[in-house]
Amino acid sequence: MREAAKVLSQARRVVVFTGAGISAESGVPTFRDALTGLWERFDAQALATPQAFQDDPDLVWGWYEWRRTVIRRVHPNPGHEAVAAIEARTPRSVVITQNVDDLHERAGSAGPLHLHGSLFEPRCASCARSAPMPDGEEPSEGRRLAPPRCEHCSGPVRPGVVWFGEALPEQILETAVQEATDCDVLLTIGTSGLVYPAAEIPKVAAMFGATVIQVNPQPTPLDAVAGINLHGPAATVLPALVTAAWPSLS
Ligand code: BV8
Ligand code: ZN
Repeated sequence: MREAAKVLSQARRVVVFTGAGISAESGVPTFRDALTGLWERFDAQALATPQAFQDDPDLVWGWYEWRRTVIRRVHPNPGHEAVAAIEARTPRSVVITQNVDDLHERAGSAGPLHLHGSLFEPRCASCARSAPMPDGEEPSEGRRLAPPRCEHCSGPVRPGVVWFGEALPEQILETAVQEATDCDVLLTIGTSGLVYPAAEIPKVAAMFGATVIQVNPQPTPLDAVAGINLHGPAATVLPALVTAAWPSLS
């Protein structure tokens, strides 16, 4: 922890790379967690595909509306808040997230790069025009729900996320790789590092000489990339890291 705090307090350019683990302590299930309710017999990776939406749009739309309802009911945790504090205390920093929730923004992070899209940017699956944000609340056990129709072409509306087999938003991915290339410290928090090309980001940073600090209670393939591994939950480890890095400001 002391070494991580020293490196962080001296950093000029910081990248904070996050996955589902940083939202776990807010009550948001990670991708590793078994699904519940209507979706318990499905695998998240199978549901998050164009094929699943093609085959059963009401099931997939219902799932995303249920996840959006969960996110609206929960709050950022001390892990998200510590990330915003790191941004405020470092000359230049950027958050790069695989998460489709808005908890970084609600914790005060300025313009996180969403590599895999957002639950709050629905668009038409046919003409790609953006669609209005639904405001309904889904029952806790979930339900099938027909996707709304596009006002322009009456195509089905889909969630504004990147599904498996789909390309990431080019500009965002390019910026993320550039930031990883130029940073001197990359924090990777709450990710299993199994989904590509996102999992390349910490490796790019290490390749270009940055110190990679991993925060995760479990070992991951990124253990080998990280110069410093802090094994513990984000909402505990990150506030302690901020206090250790900037004792006078805490
Ligand atoms: C593409 C949005 C091609 C949707 C998501 C190379 C090698 C192998 C496979 C591939 C490859 N390249 C591409 C592939 C295929 C695929 C892929 O990577 N498959 C994997 C599974 C093998 N990649 C793709 O399909 C990508 N697209 O390649 O397109 C292409 C190119 C050009 C033109 C056309 C096509 C798209 C991938 C994006 C998919 N969408 N999300 C949605 O959310 O519904 S991915 C989704 O899953 C998340 O965004 C995230 O990225 C991933 C889950 O990973 P994590 O966030 O890390 O979460 P996870 O649950 O796994 O782990 C949680 C971690 O937190 C654990 O380690 C745990 O220990 C830790 N933790 C738990 N509690 C805490 C904690 N840590 C801290 N504190 C705690 N309290
Ligand atoms: Zn349309």
